[in-house]
Amino acid sequence: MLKLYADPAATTCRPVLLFAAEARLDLEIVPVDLMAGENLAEAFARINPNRTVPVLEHDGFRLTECSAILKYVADLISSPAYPYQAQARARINQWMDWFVTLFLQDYNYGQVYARVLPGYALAEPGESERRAWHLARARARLAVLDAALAETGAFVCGRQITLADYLGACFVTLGELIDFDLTPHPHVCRWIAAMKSRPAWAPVHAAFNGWRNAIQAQRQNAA
Ligand SMILES: N[C@@H](CCC(=O)N[C@@H](CS)C(=O)NCC(=O)O)C(=O)O
Repeated sequence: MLKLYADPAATTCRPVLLFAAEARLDLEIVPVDLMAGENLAEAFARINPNRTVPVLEHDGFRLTECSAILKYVADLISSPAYPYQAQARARINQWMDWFVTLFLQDYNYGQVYARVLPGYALAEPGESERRAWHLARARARLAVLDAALAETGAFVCGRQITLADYLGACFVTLGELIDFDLTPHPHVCRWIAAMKSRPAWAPVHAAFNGWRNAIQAQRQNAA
């Protein structure tokens, strides 16, 4: 039995939920409401001492880290989104590592979380310079992604969807919380539109879209 502790709005949970929905995995979802601080409870810390989601459980085997979880569940069903051929798999791993290291640092943390999550912006002089520094780096990362997508003309690693697309598209769309302008990156825009047109995208993103709409409404009211 596969069980996923997840907050459906969370960036690290959405890729797993999207892949699971498309693959029609028999996955029990255990909701962990991050906004309510349910991840901070001692009971949850016994499940994951990092107090983060997602966490996968499979017949007594417990796994954290969204990238590792995606790879594990893809292997369970021999998914074509994570082929066994060494170079194809290495390329997918390369991009997944890229998203969870280089991209996440400058874009998710340096731009989005710093604006929408209390505690992620440093209340000290230099915060706006820090954000500007991350913005330049985030733009450079997006330019690299854009060039890769221009070359494939379809998905991150080629003509077929892979785990890198599930992970990456969910990370990039986090920018909707701050109305991040992706238009300087036309191939990224085209790829995001393609990912969003997949039938499972909208139902999986209901919670995230609700969060985004609430933040946008707040911003409009404050303006
Ligand atoms: N490296 C982990 C990061 C997990 C993570 O930071 N999850 C966030 C949600 S996107 C979380 O649970 N945050 C709660 C907190 O940090 O208090 C992964 O890739 O799964």
